[in-house]
Amino acid sequence: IKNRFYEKASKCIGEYQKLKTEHADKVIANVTIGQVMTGMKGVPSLITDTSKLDANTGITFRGYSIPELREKLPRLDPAGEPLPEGLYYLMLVGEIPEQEDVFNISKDWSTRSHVPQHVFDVIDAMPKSARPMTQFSAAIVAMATESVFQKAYRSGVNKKYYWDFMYDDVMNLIARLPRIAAYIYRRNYFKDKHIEPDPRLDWAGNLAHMMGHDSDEVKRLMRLYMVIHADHEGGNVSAHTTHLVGSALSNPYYALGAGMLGLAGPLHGYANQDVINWIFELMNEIGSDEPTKEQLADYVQKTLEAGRVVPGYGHAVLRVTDPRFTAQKEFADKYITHDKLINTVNNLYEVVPPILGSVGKISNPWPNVDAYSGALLYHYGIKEYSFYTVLFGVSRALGVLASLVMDRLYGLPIERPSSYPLKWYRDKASGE
Ligand code: NMX
Ligand code: MLT
Repeated sequence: IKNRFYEKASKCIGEYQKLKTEHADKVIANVTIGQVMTGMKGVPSLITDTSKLDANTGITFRGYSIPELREKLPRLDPAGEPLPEGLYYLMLVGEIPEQEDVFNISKDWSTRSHVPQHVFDVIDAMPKSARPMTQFSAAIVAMATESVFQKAYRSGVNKKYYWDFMYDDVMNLIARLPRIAAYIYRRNYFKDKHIEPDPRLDWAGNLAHMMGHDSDEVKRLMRLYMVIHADHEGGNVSAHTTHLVGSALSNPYYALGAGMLGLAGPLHGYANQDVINWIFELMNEIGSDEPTKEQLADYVQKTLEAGRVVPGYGHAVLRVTDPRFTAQKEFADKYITHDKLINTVNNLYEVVPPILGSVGKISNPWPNVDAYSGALLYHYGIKEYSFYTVLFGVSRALGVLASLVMDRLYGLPIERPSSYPLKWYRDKASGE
């Protein structure tokens, strides 16, 4: 896969150089004050090949939508879900892999998956009250001792070979994340009773196994989960942070650690915990685990009146129901007959959008990926929802780290946009 990646991606180096030199003056967009004041929405300023987000149709990975991936990517069992190994190959190489390519990645990750003892020691040094994402990002940063990219840089390697060392770091890092995540899970919720990896299992199946959830059903869900959360183009907080920190030639352990700290925020990946927390809060307050639609509507109004956001709804780019929400709903419709939490999530899907839509200022009243994921995990017995963002993080690493390898292959520079005092914008607004 390394050779195939280089063969395909190296063709783009010339394209990048050409754009940088011959087309440098071409204007591609105007930036408005509104865009600056609302978080740079819609300003084209990043290069990301792995995936692209469309406001009205959702995410595509190298041109393939989620339903297409679920049909075309290799899987272990014809009735199952695609393997995230195949999505990683697709993001990196740009082609749908053969079954054999996917098994090779599984094997490769399995041989690279040893986590050094000091990483577990760093986790164990923290109180169990430390949030799982605190433990996860600290463990990732602690593993920077293993960075071959950093060693190569310090030994003065020519910059045209950076990508090669980055590739190996990234493969090692991805291979080790399930073990770290499962270690935190077992430490926090199962009294440190850890479970060894099973080298015969695939990457996502092994994660479920090491967490102690060994049924075929949980492994199937884990594969779907790891595929749909893997990437959301380059501008979301976790992807952008990873890219930005990497642009200083920080090693990928630092870059991903920083990205994960962004994912931990409530407007980003923490929303997957917040959704479940908010639903239990509402069930508690209403006094029923089967609230009616009227009761749900009242609670949504109350949440808004309290100046809080309704978690799992809205998006910075999407203007429709997130296809990742739909994929999970289809999974639940297919495999789950009756579940009170899932029924409530489905009822919220009917109740919330018209209310948010009537507020006026909310750009997107529709559900995002986080509105469904927690209820599915909970249904299959992964009930420790303060852990959910770690699962999002394990998956997100696939996309942002594949991009980091490409960043170094293309030779992208340090990222350094300009900032101005508020007064500068005020003067611009009044035409001075
Ligand atoms: N509930 C209440 N208010 C909302 C919501 C919501 N779900 N979504 C947006 N708004 C508000 C937002 O807070 C802002 O208010 P103000 O002007 O007073 O600051 C206003 O509507 C305009 O925001 P938008 O332009 O619609 O959204 P923006 O691009 O700024 O933010 C999110 C996008 C996703 C951060 C926002 O919709 C949100 O906070 N949603 C709830 C949290 C969530 O589900 N996050 C997960 C996103 C997916 N992920 O995994 O990362
Ligand atoms: C993501 O998956 O990163 C979220 O949907 C947030 C985003 O795309 O901005």
